[in-house]
Amino acid sequence: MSSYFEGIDKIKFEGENSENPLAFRYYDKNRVVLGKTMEEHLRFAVCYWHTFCWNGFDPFGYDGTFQRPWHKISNPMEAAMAKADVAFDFFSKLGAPFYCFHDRDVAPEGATPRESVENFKRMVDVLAKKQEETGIKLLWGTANMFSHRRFMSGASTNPDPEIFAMAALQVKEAMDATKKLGGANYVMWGGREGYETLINTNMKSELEQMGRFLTMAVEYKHKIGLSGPILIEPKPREPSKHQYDFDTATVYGFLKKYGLEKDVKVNIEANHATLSGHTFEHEIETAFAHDIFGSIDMNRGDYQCGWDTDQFPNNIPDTALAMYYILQGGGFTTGGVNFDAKVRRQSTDPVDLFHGHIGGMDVSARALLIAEAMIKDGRHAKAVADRYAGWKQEFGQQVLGGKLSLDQVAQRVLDRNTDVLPQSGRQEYLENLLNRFC
Ligand code: XLS
Ligand code: CA
Ligand code: CA
Repeated sequence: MSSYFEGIDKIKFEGENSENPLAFRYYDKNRVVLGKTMEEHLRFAVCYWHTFCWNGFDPFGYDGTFQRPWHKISNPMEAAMAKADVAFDFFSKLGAPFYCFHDRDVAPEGATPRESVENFKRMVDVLAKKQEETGIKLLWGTANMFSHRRFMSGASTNPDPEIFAMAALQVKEAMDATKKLGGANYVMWGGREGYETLINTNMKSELEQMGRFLTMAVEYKHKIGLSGPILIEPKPREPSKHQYDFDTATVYGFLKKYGLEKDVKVNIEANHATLSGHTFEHEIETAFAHDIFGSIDMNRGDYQCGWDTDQFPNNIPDTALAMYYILQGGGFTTGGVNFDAKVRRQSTDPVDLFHGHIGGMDVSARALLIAEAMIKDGRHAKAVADRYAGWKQEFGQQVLGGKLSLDQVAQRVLDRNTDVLPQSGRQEYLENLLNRFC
């Protein structure tokens, strides 16, 4: 076992009055909320990349600020092993039941494609053993098709089909690994599936390429019997200026076009919602409305700077609303709450990784309790149901059921020949109600 977190014991639940910064104050994994334990509801996952791979680099520094011991090991496979030791020690001490990774997070790229595949397979065996020893499970696997320079103009949307093929190799191998490790989902985030400028871009070709790629991935998923869904993670920009998977509604249209809406769902990230000009709950509700809700990355952005800052969640009312809509939609099935979050580059101590995750887990647990209270109270749901009550009655049902034509509906207005008064939307009352639970 690694000694990186020496002196830090397993994190325990100590309750609201605890002053211990290395204890949970709200996340009591065995507490039952609406018939399921908190652990079953929230399905927390730690991400490998920000937590163990990122070295604290930014474009203005000479080097990363973290100087983690495994970043200093020159043999890349030895470094990968040391990183895996630390990662599983962290997962176990934190008590998060799941983790997520990209292929290149856990194993280094080799000198040739074959060497890369071998490195990855060796590390997947290591992960399998560690999962067995610790009981930690894989929430989702994914392939990094955005960091290597070959992907500078996209992966599946690249102008060069040989680069499309390189991406296909990575996705195939990462799907095989996800299956082997019992992963509950497989994620695809198209960071460079977009473009910088239309002046050098054939958009129609790129969209067709992306549709074909996803169709091939779905076929392969069935071929190998990967049971969980493929999840697309929408994001409007960064690194590409225009990203094709802009938001959940755009992804849904794309899935419909290629007939993939039954096999593919979405992984929604809080900050990607912000970047696309939506609220997190808007994205969640859009996914439920189209029956493509999969999983979430519960990390926020920064409202002032507008970048993808990937910070741990700390806003209680915002997180509570997100959790409320998730519960209203039926909660997670294969998905869970992943923290695609990184500590700030000035948070250089090993213990800072615990503070970030404990805070994120406690805010999410508190949000779950607020959502439970709102659901038990029922006033919010009733107010919304009352607002739409007409659609449940005879006339509304006839319209929705396709029983009436436009001219028949128009005739009804003339027959009644009376004006209809608007009803208040009661926004302030509902906002006040929410705050009473927070
Ligand atoms: C980047 C994305 C990425 C995905 C996985 O902005 O959030 O981390 O979650 O590739
Ligand atoms: Ca992000
Ligand atoms: Ca993410």
